[in-house]
Amino acid sequence: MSDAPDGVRDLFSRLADDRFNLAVVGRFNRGKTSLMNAVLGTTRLPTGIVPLTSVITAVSYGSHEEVFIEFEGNRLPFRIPLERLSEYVTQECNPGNDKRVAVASVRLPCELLRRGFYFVDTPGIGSSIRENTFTTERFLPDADAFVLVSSYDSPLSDEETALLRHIVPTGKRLFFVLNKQDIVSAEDGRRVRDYVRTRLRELFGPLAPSMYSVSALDALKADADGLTRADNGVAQLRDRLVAFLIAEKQSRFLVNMVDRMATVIYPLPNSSAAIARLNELRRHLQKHPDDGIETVSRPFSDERRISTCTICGQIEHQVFSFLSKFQYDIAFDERVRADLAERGGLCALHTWQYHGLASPLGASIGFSLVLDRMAARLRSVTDPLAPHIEKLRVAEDRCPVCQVRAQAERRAVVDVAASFRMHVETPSMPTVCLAHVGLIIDELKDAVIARRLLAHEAELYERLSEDMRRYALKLDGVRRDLTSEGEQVAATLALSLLAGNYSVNAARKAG
Ligand SMILES: Nc1nc2c(ncn2[C@@H]2O[C@H](COP(=O)(O)OP(=O)(O)OP(=O)(O)O)[C@@H](O)[C@H]2O)c(=O)[nH]1
Ligand SMILES: [Mg+2]
Ligand SMILES: [Zn+2]
Ligand SMILES: [Zn+2]
Repeated sequence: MSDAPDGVRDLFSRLADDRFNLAVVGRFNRGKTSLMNAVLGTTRLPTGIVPLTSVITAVSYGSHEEVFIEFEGNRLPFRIPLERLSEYVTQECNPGNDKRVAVASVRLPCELLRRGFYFVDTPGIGSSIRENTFTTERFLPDADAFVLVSSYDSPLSDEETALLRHIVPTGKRLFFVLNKQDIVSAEDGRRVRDYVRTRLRELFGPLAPSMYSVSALDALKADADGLTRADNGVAQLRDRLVAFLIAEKQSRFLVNMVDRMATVIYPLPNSSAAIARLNELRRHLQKHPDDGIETVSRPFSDERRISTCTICGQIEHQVFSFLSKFQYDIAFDERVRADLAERGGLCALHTWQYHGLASPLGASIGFSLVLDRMAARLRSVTDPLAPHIEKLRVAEDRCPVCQVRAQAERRAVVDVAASFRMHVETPSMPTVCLAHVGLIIDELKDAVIARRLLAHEAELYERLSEDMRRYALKLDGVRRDLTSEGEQVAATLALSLLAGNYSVNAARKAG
């Protein structure tokens, strides 16, 4: 794996240790760390009145207490006793994470943690310490499920609403907790809960997360006094978390993992088939949460890395980066949604590429306005026989992804043309598909180099053709075991050179 891209290595290490991150997030001083202590039945994680946690702290099961401090960059991790945890994870001792700790891994012998998950404490967002907010935002994509902690004093702040808008469209499970119920009277408490429930429904409709009212403080006091009082809400929350971990952890983990695989595979050459199968798998996992295990390794098996058109590859990469940001943006940014509705959506090709990436939830939130606008346009057609309808479809010139694609193509053509000018005598000339050979020649405006380029391409086609014939011959006889890998991929490579990569050129019109 040493030459694999970072994303792939990351993914494999995640698959290897079957990691599930349940992240506790929210504004500073809400009692996130206190609540984790209460849920775990411990007092070992440091809490405080001023903004406190400054480092991602991942708590998991261990037969005895220990802490590993892992750093950013190449510095080796080391072990410290739990008593010294606050020297590395608190604002006071490690302000804004000056010590560049990547994660503090805490092992605790708590029964709950035997479920095999990581209970992850994050620095509070929205305080004057910007670095803490960044630390948490950077961690969000790695979380598999969330406990969002708000509290009865100023519930559902702007930062928390923004966080919800970010998380809800991803379809990841979220538990919304109102902490510090001990500071309000029963009557005021009810009013706050009504307000929060209404507001959540306004914001997210049927996707509104379920709400839990707790007092971490009362729960910790009860623990200290050796009492089991249920009215602090923590026991109920713990039960729900356990039920979730048992029932949904595995399928949710696999769905998230499929999404991460798609992110890594998409920019690789010839990824369309693998992406399509990952989507199938994703849909299957969501329908049948229990039987994902045997199927999850399949998408890799028939996917081989071969070198196709450099330019197509660069375009795929750019389009993918754009789409992965876009799927979040349309899910929680009204302006992006409005703009998309105004355009009438994306072109056909990019609609399906978007669909391959987005969660069904994200797509429902992101595209409903497009449908409303389209309905209005259909109703306002005055002469139904005039050629209006064709114009309602989104063509390349109105599709924002097509614009990204065109720009990426332009840039890649200029770059590759420049490298042809430099490498024209060497065998390391980049490979380009037929569509892009034309664009490069236009850019080169040099008959001598253009002729060499064509000769280089011709040679490539001849070599491939030879491989394909050999492959067909061997398969025809009983000598299957003799086919080399180069021969096996020749056909795919050949077609992609003639037609360009599927996701780049499928919609392109000739000429
Ligand atoms: N009254 C009351 N106070 C609480 C409760 N839970 C936590 N606190 C107090 O709130 C303060 C902040 O608690 P922490 O657990 O450190 O809060 P946090 O959200 O982890 O804060 P950051 O790490 O800075 O983001 C502490 O003084 C706690 O004692 C609760 O249920 N009721
Ligand atoms: Mg904290
Ligand atoms: Zn190409
Ligand atoms: Zn498009």
